[in-house]
Amino acid sequence: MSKSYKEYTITSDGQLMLKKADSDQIETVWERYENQLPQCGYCEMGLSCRICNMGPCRIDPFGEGPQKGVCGADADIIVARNLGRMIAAGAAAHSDHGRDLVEVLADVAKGKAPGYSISDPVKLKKIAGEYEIETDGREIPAIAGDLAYAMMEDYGTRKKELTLVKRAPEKRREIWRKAGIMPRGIDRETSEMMHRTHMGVDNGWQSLLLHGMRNALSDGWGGSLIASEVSDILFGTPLPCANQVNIGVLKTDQVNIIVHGHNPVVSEMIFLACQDTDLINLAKLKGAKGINLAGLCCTGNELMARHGIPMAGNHLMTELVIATGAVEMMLVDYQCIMPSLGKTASCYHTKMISTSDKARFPGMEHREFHPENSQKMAQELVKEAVEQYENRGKVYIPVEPVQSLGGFSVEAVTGALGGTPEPLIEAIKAGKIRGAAGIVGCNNPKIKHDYGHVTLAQQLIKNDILVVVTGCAAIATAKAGLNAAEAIKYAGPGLKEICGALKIPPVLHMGSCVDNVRILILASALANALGTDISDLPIAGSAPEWYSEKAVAIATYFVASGVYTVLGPMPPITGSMNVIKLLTQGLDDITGASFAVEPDPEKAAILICRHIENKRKALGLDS
Ligand code: XCC
Repeated sequence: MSKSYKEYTITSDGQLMLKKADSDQIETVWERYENQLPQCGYCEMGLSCRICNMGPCRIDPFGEGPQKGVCGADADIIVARNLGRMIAAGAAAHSDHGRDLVEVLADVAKGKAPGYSISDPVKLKKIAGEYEIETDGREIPAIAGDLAYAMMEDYGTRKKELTLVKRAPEKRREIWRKAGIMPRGIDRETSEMMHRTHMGVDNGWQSLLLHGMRNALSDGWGGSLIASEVSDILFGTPLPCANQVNIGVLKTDQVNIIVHGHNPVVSEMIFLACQDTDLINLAKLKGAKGINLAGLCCTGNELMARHGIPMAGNHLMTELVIATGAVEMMLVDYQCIMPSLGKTASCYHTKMISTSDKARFPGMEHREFHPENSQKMAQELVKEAVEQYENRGKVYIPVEPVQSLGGFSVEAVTGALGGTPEPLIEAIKAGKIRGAAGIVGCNNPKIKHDYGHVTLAQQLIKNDILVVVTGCAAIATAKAGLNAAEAIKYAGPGLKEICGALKIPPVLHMGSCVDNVRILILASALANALGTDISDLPIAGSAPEWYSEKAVAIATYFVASGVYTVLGPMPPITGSMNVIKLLTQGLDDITGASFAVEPDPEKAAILICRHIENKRKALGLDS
């Protein structure tokens, strides 16, 4: 690596593990990033097109070389098409994850998914009601079956509006109808995006971007929302619970099992198997004190939120966790799993297991989980992990874990407020809390690991802005100690007073990537209580270290829902001034919100504070 370890990550476990990886000659994501530099300028600007086989084409940004692709598409069309396909891929990933959960729900209803159950029947009935399913006097499995069927309809069949958009304020829905971006079907909008971006279909960069909004909304108010809600129905709605974070959660004297990926369908079964007394006894027989399950990335967030399972790290830590030599088994499902992990694990005793029928990885053993075999498969795999303990070599776990609090679902937040959003609204009206901001999304080697998330969160809470976090951002702030009740000492006086009284941290961990919808639902509840629209609220969103197409879909559905959103890394759109202008200004007239890009988190904090103060003024809160 070309620089000192401190230049790559602000975390002490990251720095120490990078040194260890270096001495073990383990290649990391940072090295591969440096090997790619300089990255292709055309691609960075969104000006290269590989969509059809008359190409590949590229547009010369200096105006000297070709200004049109072979088909005749100019810079605006190419940039918009590329961005559209990023949104489609992100929406597809979240929504397909949601579909997998709906299939489990359907199997639970039929009694064909041993080990899975309906953990939150109250929520099941509530959501069934939203789908106009009769619940009175009916058995739980019957309701679950009908709900699964009705949700599947949201994916495919012909509707004018998705069912759960009803949760958005009426004003917001009117905006979507007027702009022609009301999502009609989850799969439909993604499929239509692929169609529109085929050569010779939609060549209006504006109409492409508008459909991008609709496609993203089909994720935020469709696929992701279904994923989040069905996870609650099956595995329980999160409530605040204490947990520990960073690489120090691995144990030198226990069998360490890591779950990595996104869908709780696999990790929940592994969690249950890790409680099995026979398996724990077997671990003891092998000389370990027990079985220690820890998470990475979003499936880790799901387990942390519901069961307080410790979290070993976020996206850029996934290779380094293996380099501790302390992991007996890592099980992955899908999304954000680096294809390099199998190779990394081959240098240690770590067994790598892929579990999803749609995600294979080099150097991993494939053991497919399906609702009907999950329970048995989880038992077998945990047993194999326990047996692997004997093969462990030297381990290196260089830090102590940090305490944090997770599990702030919308129900938990309103619960902490005494049952209604009223106290939060009062605190905002009184100016003690100036507003709220979401910090979400990934890590990206283009930004110093965790620096964007942590700095932005620190700046915002100092300015009395309540912060909600999800995904890898939530893990970053947790590692920095900001998700603990004691972190109120870093907050401004007003936020400190309110959080202190409610005994909540100033940075609330709301869950995984699909749980970003919880933020939308909370924002809708605030808007409805104030009789206004989401875009009028003193709130903002940000993704300071985003990398994935899913993050593009998330940011787009936030803006389309009326939330001003600041991105850290620049998306590949700088090849078109027209696209940039529409996304950063023009959208204000359509959705009442727009994007900004600011890689420096201190400056991003200023943008967000300014936006929040402007919204307060417009609402007449400080007059
Ligand atoms: Fe992946 Fe969800 Fe991004 Fe983390 S934050 S790198 S998408 S794990 Ni959602």
